[in-house]
Amino acid sequence: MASEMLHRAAAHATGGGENRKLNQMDTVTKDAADTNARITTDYGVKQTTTDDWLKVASEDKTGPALLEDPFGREKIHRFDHERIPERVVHARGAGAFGRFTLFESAQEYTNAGVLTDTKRETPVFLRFSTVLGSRGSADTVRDVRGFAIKFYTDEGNWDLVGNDIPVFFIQDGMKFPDIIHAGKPEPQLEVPQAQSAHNNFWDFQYLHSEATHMFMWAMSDRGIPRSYRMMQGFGVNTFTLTNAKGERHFVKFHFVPELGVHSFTWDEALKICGQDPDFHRKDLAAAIDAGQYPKWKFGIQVIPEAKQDDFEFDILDATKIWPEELVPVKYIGELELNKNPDEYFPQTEQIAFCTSHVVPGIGFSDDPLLQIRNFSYFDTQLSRLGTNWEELPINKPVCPVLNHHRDGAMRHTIHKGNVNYWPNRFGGVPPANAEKEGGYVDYAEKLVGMKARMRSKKFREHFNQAQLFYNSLSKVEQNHVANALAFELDHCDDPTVYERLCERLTEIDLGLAQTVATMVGAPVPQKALRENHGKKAKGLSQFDFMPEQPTIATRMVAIIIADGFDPIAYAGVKGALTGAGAMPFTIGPRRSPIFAAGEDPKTGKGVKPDHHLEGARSTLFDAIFVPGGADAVATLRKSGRAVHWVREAFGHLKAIGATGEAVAFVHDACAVPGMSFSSKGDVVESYGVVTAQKVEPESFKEAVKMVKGATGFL
Ligand code: HDE
Repeated sequence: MASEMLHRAAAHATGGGENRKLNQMDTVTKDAADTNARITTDYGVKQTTTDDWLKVASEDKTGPALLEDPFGREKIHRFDHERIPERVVHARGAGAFGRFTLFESAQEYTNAGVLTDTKRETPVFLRFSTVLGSRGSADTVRDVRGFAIKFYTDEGNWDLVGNDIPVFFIQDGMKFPDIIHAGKPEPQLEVPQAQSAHNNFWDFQYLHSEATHMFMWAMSDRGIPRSYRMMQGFGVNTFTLTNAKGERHFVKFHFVPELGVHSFTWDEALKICGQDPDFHRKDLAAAIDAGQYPKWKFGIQVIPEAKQDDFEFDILDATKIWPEELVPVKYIGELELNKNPDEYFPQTEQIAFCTSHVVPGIGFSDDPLLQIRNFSYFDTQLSRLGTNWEELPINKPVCPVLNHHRDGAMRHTIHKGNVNYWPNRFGGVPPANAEKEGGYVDYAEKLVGMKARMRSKKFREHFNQAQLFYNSLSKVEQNHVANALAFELDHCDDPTVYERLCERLTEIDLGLAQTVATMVGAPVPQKALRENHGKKAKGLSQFDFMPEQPTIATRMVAIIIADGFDPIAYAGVKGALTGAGAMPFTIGPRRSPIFAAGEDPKTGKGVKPDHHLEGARSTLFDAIFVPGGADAVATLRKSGRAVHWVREAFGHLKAIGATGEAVAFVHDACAVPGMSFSSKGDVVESYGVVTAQKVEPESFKEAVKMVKGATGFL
């Protein structure tokens, strides 16, 4: 039926050229609200009702249901089988389509088209995720975030399955089931959900010391990002690039968000888990819908093969970073997300990544984590999706796919002709020539070694970079690490677990160990088991990634009003925020219209708030503005919830603006004994609070720009 398909007249043009992946997806996309279409069964017969099962019944009596009813049986059968196994890790995710472009070719290192052709736009789908929680858990938990990209390149799909943290808990893939079992809910009662704050996780962290560097990252503000749009992405494992001359380089992949790296405070993250468990998912979709496309700079760190042994760490060890002082990051491209999925399940849920899927010019290294990942991802798709999962629309390459694989459950492709093997007498579908036809070339690597279950010597050092990371953080970030560890260990009731872990912390920093031990009631260590080497590196503190041009774009600002508010201040600030790309939301004591000073409720239209004071909380916004108006402010002063909104936002160091009568209200709500607000002319400021008697959108906008996230007191 023609109306079934959404044959969009214009091809998808997303920012630049055509997006071939979206065009391809259109051929299987249907309009779920098409008023010309009619409900059919899956075998195409139009149905007249979907409400009543076929029964033996009359006006007077409802009799038994008949097994005969094909419509009823189909509806219930399809419902019964809606669920597929969720991902064993990274079950909860959100994703979007976009494009990848280069502003500089990496041809010195690789002949991969996606990394050399500066005219190309490669379509991508990026899936973000948490690791430990199940599919229905919350977004803002403390956890590592997945950053998995499928590049639909002209030479086949390239899956870069990364995280927002550059290192991993284990060096050898053989340990993956252990670290995940230890982190997931404990087996007896299946608690806790989506949290590392429990005995088993910290027991493993202590006993498996190679996890130390990564747990420091996870306990830092990186573990509670403000938004998927404000996280870095890392390929984590060491890959290789091979150029046209056949030379090989080792490479690590980096993505840096244009908006800077920002986090929640722990207090915010915890509260949002209850207030809006879908916060990150909605934040991503809202920004894309508003045309505020998230962007990341793409960079590579490259080590020539000849220099692979020049470092004190093994460059194949995924628990180590390559410090930027030793191996600079070269930024050569940009990733942009610009289209939300049309339907979650067939796109975000059915997308399936395989680290083993690379394209010519990109290869693996002998990184023992990557090697096992290459086995695991391919394997797991079988239990999640079945043999022919690569034929699912979201997974299908945009370039031709043809081979002699056949059959298996749910086969879609139909091959004409009588050949399903190579070589065949027709010469049909032969292998490609490497040089002329772009076939994949396996790098010929000379290997000498023993067949043994072991790793090389350098893999045995586990603490240098944990110290390097801690030392490189700002004071505020270090405090947050201590608080995070104190929270997590407070949830461990087995003294063996929290006491030993505090002892481990002395191998990172004695001061940190002492703070945490005091907080969690462990014996306070007096001696470091290892001296802190005191070294620092750049690019580890997230404050190293503040945007050069701070921006207010996509900041969510709550404007709190009540009856009698000052309409000029309200409209002036709202207009200024919208004009600068921020997202203002009006909050009132109720969601029915609120009337401005001088407006007659009988004749005026009022302003309909987006939320009432109980329906949302300050935690969900980056900044707050309260316009003046004597009656409005008198109402807000009497509302404990309104005072809490302002005070809580102040505790999280958010920008708070106020004008007129609201100035004194904000100062009173934020008052902390011993603190005073300094005054610059008409504008009074303290810790991001900007109040002025007259409307001052510019100073408020400046304050909103500077909200860094993760700096609050609470
Ligand atoms: Fe994964 N991982 N992983 N992982 N991982 C999966 O694959 C695995 C590792 C990462 O949005 C699974 O399709 C092993 C490192 C992300 O669909 C599974 C090892 C990094 C995603 C799997 C690792 C990751 C996964 C579960 C150690 C950061 C979500 C479902 C050898 C670079 C991808 C699936 C998505 C998913 C196994 C280690 C990131 C079971 C065995 C290191 C972002 O195959």
